[in-house]
Amino acid sequence: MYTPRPEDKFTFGMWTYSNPGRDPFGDTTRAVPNLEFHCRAAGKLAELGAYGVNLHDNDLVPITATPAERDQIVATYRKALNDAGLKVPMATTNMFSHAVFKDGAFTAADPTVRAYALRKAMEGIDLGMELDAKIYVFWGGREGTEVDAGKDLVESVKRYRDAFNFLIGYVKDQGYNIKFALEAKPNEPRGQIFLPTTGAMLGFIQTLDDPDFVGVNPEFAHEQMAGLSFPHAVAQALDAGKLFHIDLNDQAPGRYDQDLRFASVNYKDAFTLVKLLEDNGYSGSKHFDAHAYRTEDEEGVWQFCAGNMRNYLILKEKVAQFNADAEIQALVAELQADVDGVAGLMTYTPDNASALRARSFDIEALGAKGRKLELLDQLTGDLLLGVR
Ligand code: GCO
Ligand code: MN
Ligand code: MN
Repeated sequence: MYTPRPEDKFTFGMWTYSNPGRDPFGDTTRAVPNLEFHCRAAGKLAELGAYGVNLHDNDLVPITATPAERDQIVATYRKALNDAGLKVPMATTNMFSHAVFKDGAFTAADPTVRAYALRKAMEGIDLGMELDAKIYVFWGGREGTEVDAGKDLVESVKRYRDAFNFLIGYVKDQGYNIKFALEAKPNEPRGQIFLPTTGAMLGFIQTLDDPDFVGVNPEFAHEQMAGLSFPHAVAQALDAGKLFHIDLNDQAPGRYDQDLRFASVNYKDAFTLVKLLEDNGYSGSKHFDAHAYRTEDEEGVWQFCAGNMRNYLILKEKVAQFNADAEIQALVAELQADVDGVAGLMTYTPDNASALRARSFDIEALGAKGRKLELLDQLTGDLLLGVR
């Protein structure tokens, strides 16, 4: 029942299962990945039930590779993917590791860096297309400042927009069948990051030349880092028709980007999230952007991969149980019951406006009425903890 299958569309970033365990204070605790490892990992992930692998250009092709080396690497990896039956549903550009991006990529103050970033993104998109990716993610890891005096902050947003408009033009001219998904993250690795939340991205997208072409890739940990609710960010993205992709992991609020195994910390939020995705028919990849604790060896990494998928499927089962629980559903229905027959009055018409004016409301009685949310929450908790 908790065995993942390709239809579940679980994916892993190439950088996730291969994370060598480096942190700001400690060196690697696992081997730095090479192509041979990634080819072997494709088989392992398929065996575990994953659907695909997502990658940054430089996860696969070193930034220094010649065109001939690039083609050779891509061909080798493509064969491994085909043998394993894995897809690459999403690709992205690394615009944060190399020193050239230390003051930003699309929003760098230096126009030559911005020009190089666009060129790199075009080549990354070409690579994504070659691997049949359908979604291209942009995480602007270096788009920000430590010194606000070093950039015109309004101009920076314009530059960010110009870059996406350029790349939308490029993709359309090439006739590529790929859409963009923007990923927000607050407060790191720059001192301040532009467009730091999913909500900020959603607002920005509407200012692009072709907003329909662009959605979001919200990440659990990133909203938590800002002290915000991930389910609420995802709900807004769903409402806007913009949930093109999702990065699942976990995170204690107020910490640095921990990228922990999905549903290893915030069980209740993870449940709400799975419920949102399942109830709203989200059909995109469920991408785990997390990495194993740096205490783990390779065996621990595969346990970590399996654990992400297993947790999702356990929570999916809990969602079905919640949706079928008569007592819980009665409480949910009671909370929104239209006992006074007013629901139809809340679409604006002059008549409805008059009807609302004419109506009397017993606000004391409404205010005094208990909502039974304590009971609902306890029953939900009982269900999640396995005693219901
Ligand atoms: C992070 C980000 C990245 C992005 C990745 C793909 O915090 O490191 O989440 O992992 O998701 O660069 O865009
Ligand atoms: Mn992250
Ligand atoms: Mn991410």
